[in-house]
Amino acid sequence: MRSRLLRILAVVAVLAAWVALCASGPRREADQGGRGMGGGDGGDRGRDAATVTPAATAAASPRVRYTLNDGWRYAPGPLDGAEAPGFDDGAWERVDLPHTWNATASSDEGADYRRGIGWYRRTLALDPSLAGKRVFLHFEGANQVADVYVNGRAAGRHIGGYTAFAFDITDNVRVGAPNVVAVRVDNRHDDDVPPLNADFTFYGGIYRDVWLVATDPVHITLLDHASPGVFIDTPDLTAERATVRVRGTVVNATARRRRVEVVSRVLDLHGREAATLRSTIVVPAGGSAPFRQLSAPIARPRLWSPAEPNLYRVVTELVTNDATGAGEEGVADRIENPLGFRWLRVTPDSGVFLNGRRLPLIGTNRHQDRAGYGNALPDALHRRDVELVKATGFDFLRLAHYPQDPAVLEAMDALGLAGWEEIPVVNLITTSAAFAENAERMLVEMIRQHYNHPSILLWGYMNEVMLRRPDPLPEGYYERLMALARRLEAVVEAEDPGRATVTAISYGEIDNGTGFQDIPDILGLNLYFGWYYRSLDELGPYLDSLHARHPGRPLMISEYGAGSDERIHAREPRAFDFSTEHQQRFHESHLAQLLARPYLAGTAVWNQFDFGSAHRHDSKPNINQKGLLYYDREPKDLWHYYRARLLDEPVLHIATRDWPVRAGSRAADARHDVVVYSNLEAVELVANGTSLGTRATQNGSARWTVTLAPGVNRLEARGAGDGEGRAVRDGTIVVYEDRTAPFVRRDAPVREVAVNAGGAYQYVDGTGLAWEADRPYEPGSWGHVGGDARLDHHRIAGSVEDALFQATREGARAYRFDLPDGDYDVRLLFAETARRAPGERVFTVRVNGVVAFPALDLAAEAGPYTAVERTVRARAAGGGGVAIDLAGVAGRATISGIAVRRRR
Ligand code: GCB
Ligand code: CA
Repeated sequence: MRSRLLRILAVVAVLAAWVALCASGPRREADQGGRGMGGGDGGDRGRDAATVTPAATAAASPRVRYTLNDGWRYAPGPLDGAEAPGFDDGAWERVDLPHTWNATASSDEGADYRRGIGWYRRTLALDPSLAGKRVFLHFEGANQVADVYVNGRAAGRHIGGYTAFAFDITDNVRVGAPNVVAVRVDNRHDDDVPPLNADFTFYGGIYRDVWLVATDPVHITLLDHASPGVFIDTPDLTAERATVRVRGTVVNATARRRRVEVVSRVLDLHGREAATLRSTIVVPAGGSAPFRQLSAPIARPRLWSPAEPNLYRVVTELVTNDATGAGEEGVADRIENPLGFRWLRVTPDSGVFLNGRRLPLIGTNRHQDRAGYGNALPDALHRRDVELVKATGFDFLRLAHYPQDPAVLEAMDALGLAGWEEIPVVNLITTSAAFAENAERMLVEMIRQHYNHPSILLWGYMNEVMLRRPDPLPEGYYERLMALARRLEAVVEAEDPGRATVTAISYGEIDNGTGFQDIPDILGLNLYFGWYYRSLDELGPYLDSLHARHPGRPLMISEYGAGSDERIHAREPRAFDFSTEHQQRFHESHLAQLLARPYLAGTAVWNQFDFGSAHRHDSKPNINQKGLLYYDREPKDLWHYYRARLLDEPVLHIATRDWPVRAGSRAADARHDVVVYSNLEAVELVANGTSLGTRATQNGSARWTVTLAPGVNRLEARGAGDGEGRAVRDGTIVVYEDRTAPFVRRDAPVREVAVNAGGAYQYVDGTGLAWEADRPYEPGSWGHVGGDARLDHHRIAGSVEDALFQATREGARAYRFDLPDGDYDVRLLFAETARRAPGERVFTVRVNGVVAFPALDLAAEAGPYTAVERTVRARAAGGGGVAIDLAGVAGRATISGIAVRRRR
């Protein structure tokens, strides 16, 4: 493709040639986009009707197309004979699509989520008006192998969970009588079907829309990899003029050969005809024929870009002199596809150019699942996600790690997001021929289904495939892997030379000497400096040295990110504590370093949203927490940092929403750093009516140290400096529980002191109680005596407060609380997080000298990684406070949390 040529030119630094080439006329590296999958006439018909010329909308398409999402029955399988029309499904669950049987995988089941067979059944009544039509079922996606039966007969099988498929069911159905559609879906692991292994949940089910489509016997094909059947591109495109090429296939299911006129109308933003393409083909009886049309030049096309997503449409009609269907004016079929005029160029030293102008691909990644829904999102929620990406200020979206819903692609075209879409070849391959064939077919399906979407600029086909080494290593594994990469690269080149290719690799794969890194047009780097390895500041220098070593390699950062949890807050944040503060620090550092490096083609946050990963154990089990927004799409404070860096509209956000309830038991604990994210020049912070001064913003942020008052604190940020920003304000409250009083007064209104034993972070539990970060004992306060902190991210059974139990203190002799005389409830939290077997860790717990538990053996009593919570009563007398003494009988004692509450 052209970008390769340009890259070579750049590598040899033939600068003059480069300039001459650019001057000789704009490049055209791209092809154009469309509504892709489903390709239909359908939903958009009639939109903007007032501005559309009569020619374009004179009649509805003779094609009938509607969703079949309602009225299904579902049962987990395997169920022999469930495809038979007479099978009794009366006891099955009633469901509507989209549906997954793993909707709660990321909250309940975890790694044991069901991977198996599920059956769906539905009655299909076809209106008598459909007599004589061809009838199809179009599935937008079912994970991961689907067998479709109609009236007991097999209609077809589709392999792969993330691309659409369609079957012609005409010969299986009866019009005017009820038909039975039965679908067997299987999401079991299959060595021959990507993905084999990945950091996301493989939810099973028919989790996207299903459509019924009925056409005239003469129609544009629906069976070319479930694509629209029409492919639109712009072979000759400059800012001055554009030609449009329309290619496709016409099917003739009649017994006579047919002469068909294909008419494609290019409609501009106002629905006016910008060009009309006509050609006539003869389609043999019971066969098909291709067509290929080229328009006359269109003067000064309105170009598509993220900033100005100008969308044209192409309406393609088949005109026959004797259409058998609707009989209207001889129009046998009509479909509409979008078209965007844009061209792409990739350089190794200045990144990507769109329409001749540099376009840094600043953006993010998206997984398709969401809390409570799994992967089965209705279109409205897919669109909402794309809106949230755009509202961050991003121009770029990587659809990781698989093709996504047509609603996503349509929204990207319309809202203006440049895209990277990829097939799910992640982590590992199988060296079988079947694996390679499945991967190749998925790639062809993705490209053809989404070919017409102008938003997509890059096709990806592998992610981190060399990070893990299969064990045992199959013979010739790396040779096969390289061969597969070359094969998939060649598939893209053949299918769609106008776009660029990309693969994503991890830090460990960068210098492995295989040459893999030079196969795609762009090399995507998934980098986690300051998270999985190295430090935040090393990122930029590392990239500079990599770029210097490989000056001819276009690079982009396909992932960078860190996890957080709204319940975890650290005054000294560090990697892997999952504090919101560390995640903020991570992104503030990374984005600033990345934006300062214009040779990068782009950057993409990992991830826009927290997402389900059933095998993951972090501070929240089964969830990857690296989102800028939570799994339910509630924004994290961090989201506003990106808005402040990237948007032009005024942004002002006090970043305390993730930590609205705080507590401390020493005077110094009341002092908190407050960050305001803003793109205004300067910001003033007012706390409880007192100005803390005006600060210039830097890197989208301004910082103050605020001494919080007991109770409700009102924080207000105001735009300062010149200009319109002055009027912009943000206000919020932080509630601070001052726990100094309970140590000196028996009647203090605050009665409870809670400690996250072994934890370096404050943890706010589901009841709103803040468990303070652990610290050594000081007289007059509380703290531990001896021991070591330990943090183990593992799912904790028996509690939703995993992160409270994950942090433990081992080998402490005691915890002391110098509280006034009185009666107290002492809640003690424990978990065996170091895999000690029964008998290996046994310890005694005494509270104020009284033996509470003589020989506590957590592994024996509860099992590993299981919450144990016990409350005991304690009487403090003679000024001795509350003392919890721990003593190992075998091994060292361990404790996760202590809450001491005054009874009266
Ligand atoms: C990666 C993977 C992605 C993971 C991510 C992580 O490099 O490409 O699938 O989710 O790291 O969070 O570890
Ligand atoms: Ca959909």
